[in-house]
Amino acid sequence: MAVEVSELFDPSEWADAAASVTGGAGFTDLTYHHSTDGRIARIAFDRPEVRNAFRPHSVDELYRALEDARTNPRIGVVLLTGNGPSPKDGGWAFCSGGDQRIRGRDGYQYSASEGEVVRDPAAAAATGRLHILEVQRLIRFMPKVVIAVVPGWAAGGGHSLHVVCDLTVASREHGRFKQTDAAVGSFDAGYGSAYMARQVGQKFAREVFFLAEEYSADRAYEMGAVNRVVPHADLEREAIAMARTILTKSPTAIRMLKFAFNAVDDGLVGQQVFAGEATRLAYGTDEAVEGRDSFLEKREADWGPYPWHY
Ligand code: S0N
Repeated sequence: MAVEVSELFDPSEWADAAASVTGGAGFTDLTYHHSTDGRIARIAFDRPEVRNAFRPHSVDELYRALEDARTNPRIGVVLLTGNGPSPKDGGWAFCSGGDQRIRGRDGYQYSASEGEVVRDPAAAAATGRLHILEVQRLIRFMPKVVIAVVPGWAAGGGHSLHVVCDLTVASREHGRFKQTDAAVGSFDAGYGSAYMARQVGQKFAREVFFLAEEYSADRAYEMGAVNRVVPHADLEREAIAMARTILTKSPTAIRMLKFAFNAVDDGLVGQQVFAGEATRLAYGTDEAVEGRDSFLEKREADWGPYPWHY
């Protein structure tokens, strides 16, 4: 039987959602689905023949799919994964990071097709801007839970994506983790490394980056880099079950908790994001309504009914 999306993909769970993104029907480097009840998004790298390496065009598509999920009020959880297996050798991957075939001296080049470099001026202006980091920030700051669903290799920039996701579930048989950055003269000196150290501790994080060795899913679990390791055939079922459990919780509680977990590592930006949510909640109080109404009605505000709580 031909694999239409991925061997682990259960078509009874999902509806194609690419058309909900402007121009998304033409996605070439990833697939985008919503669960049939519209509550979960599934975004999957779809270049299994290169271990789901991403090129700038892939990153553009990823950003647009994530933005669609972020702004859809029905969606509460996003699964980020990689389709597979590779038609070439049967290998599995979550993502192997930047496509090394199109890496130039000034960054990754836009390519019209596999391995072919585009040299038009607009594409040249967009190169070298390391926009996978914009994707990382979108995952980090979206008030929804993003789960890395790792069916195979998470390497290089793909490893960093799993680090920045809120949770990770991995295939016991095929899940593999390797931070190749230093081996290929690349380095994610932001969330990929420093935030990883917050997750697993400095010694483990330095080992992962400095030795660039391979770690099994079980070893990554022992280190605290992975939440759950499950049989390969159950991977997406488990991810959906985790998402369904999260969806039974209060959306406001989840968003405030995510931003609280982030804030301690995100400095003033973390405080700003958390404060924005606090302001949003405060706007819902009678006290804030009184502040607005007193201005509009050109009178002194009456704060009398609102005690100085202790
Ligand atoms: C993942 C690894 C460990 C898997 O090893 P395995 O199973 O032995 O498979 P291979 O035989 O090596 O691979 C199978 C086929 O896939 C090709 N391939 C694999 N990974 C890539 C890749 N990243 N780029 C291009 N091709 C890849 C192989 O060449 C092979 O092809 P064939 O069959 O034709 O020989 C192993 O494959 C591995 O180590 N891969 C490289 C991992 C890596 O170093 N990644 C880059 C790290 N740096 C980044 O990710 C930075 C990214 C980045 O900055 C960026 C990039 C694009 C756009 C924007 C940005 C940005 O930051 O903003």
